[in-house]
Amino acid sequence: MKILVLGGDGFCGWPTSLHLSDKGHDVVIVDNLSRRQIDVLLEVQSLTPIASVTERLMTWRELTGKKIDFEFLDVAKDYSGLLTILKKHQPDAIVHFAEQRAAPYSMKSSMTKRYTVNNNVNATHNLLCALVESGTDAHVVHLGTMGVYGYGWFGSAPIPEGYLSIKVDTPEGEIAREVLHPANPGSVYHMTKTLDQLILAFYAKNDGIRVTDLHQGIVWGTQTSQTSLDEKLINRFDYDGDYGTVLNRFLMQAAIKYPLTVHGSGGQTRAFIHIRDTVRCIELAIAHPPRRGERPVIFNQVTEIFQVKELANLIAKVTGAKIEHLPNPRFEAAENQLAVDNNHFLNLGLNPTTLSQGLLAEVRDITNKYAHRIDRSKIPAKSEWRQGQLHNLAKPRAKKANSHNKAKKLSTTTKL
Ligand code: NAD
Ligand code: USQ
Repeated sequence: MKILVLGGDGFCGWPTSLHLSDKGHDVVIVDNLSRRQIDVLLEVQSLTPIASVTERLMTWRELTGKKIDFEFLDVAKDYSGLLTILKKHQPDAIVHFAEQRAAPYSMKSSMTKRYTVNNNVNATHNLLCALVESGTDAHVVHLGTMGVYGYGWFGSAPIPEGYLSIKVDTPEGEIAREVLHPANPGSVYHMTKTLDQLILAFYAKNDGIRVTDLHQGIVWGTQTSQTSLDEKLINRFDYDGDYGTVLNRFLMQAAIKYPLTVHGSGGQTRAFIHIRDTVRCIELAIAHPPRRGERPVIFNQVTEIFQVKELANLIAKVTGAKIEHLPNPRFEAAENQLAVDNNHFLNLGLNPTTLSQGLLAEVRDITNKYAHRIDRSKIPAKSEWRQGQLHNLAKPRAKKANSHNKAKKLSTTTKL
């Protein structure tokens, strides 16, 4: 298949591009390298030393004989360039990763809020609009997030895969329907993914675009079998307070004996998936497109569920790291229950990498190996969901002596 990977230079996009190329697909990466530029602006770099795009692609070709093309394009801004690329490559499938993906970055300032909305919503809309205008019949595989659901509204009932069964009493009797699961975003970034869902649904209905939307949990880990072939193919590893995600941050912190930064009580429960399973899920989604005219197919792309404090305890046990409960810069539920239906991918043959299998390799091969590259000043998460939040939370903190009490106080102040 000819496959365009929009955002193919990023954390999920790069290993996916190599995986699909390895499977014999003809892959073209489309990326504006904005993620690398944001690192420059934030004065931070990936824990792992990532090579330039040219070096990455040349190394892949030298090692495997396989060619991946690269198109430098801003999908959100250069609509006519996107049309040209679609006409030139005539893809069978398009994997759409090309969005600003960090919730803390999206909440940093008016500038980053507006950038995230403009970039993400326009990228998705431009793609669908250009598919219609160019008459390209490509299957769109979009990366959404578990955060569109809001992490569990119905106690321990599993979050269904995209659609909720409802019953409505009408004068004619009870009517049963499936509707898009109610959206409950927790950041401007997550909000853009809920908007994406509506845009995708409209173009599937109106224009018959074939869409798979993958509601992915937090991706952890670094390497796949392809990215570990050579150091020039290594995947990025974000650890800073804006882009680093919780599990990879804890692993990095353990490597340099920095206390694990648990926000609040650590009662937040989230869904996780290893990067190796991400690339496999994308391959499975591409191989099983919906029919033309069908509503978007939605898969929950998650394999395990953990509470933040559970992760911290596990990593502390394996590495001897200390744990610190910090005032939470986010406005989020201090504690939540979460259960998720992920049967679609399991039924298609996904064999998940569990935390217990992947953890030690990650510590040994990545975080310990590259610990010397860590800039400790970039670790604290400073982006506040509400202005002055950290300052306000810090006040009662001074009066409380132990971290257990601190966490209790936080859970009442931050409960949604
Ligand atoms: P990333 O920031 O590492 O990669 C995104 C890539 O897209 C970057 O290379 C960036 O330069 C590119 N890009 C962004 N805007 C673009 C534009 N307008 N035009 C062209 N290229 C553009 O992010 P990631 O972690 O690889 O995430 C990829 C996708 O998966 C995102 O949509 C994200 O929301 C989703 N996702 C990620 C995670 C996770 O834990 N990393 C979890 C769930 C969902
Ligand atoms: N957290 C800590 N300590 C830290 C970092 C985070 O306790 O040092 C907590 C946060 O407060 C939050 C939880 O860990 O409660 C998850 O935070 P995260 O940064 O790991 O994940 P999140 O902001 O939700 O975003 C990530 C990706 C995003 C993706 C999302 C999937 O950056 O692209 O969409 O995970 S999900 O969380 O399922 O919505």
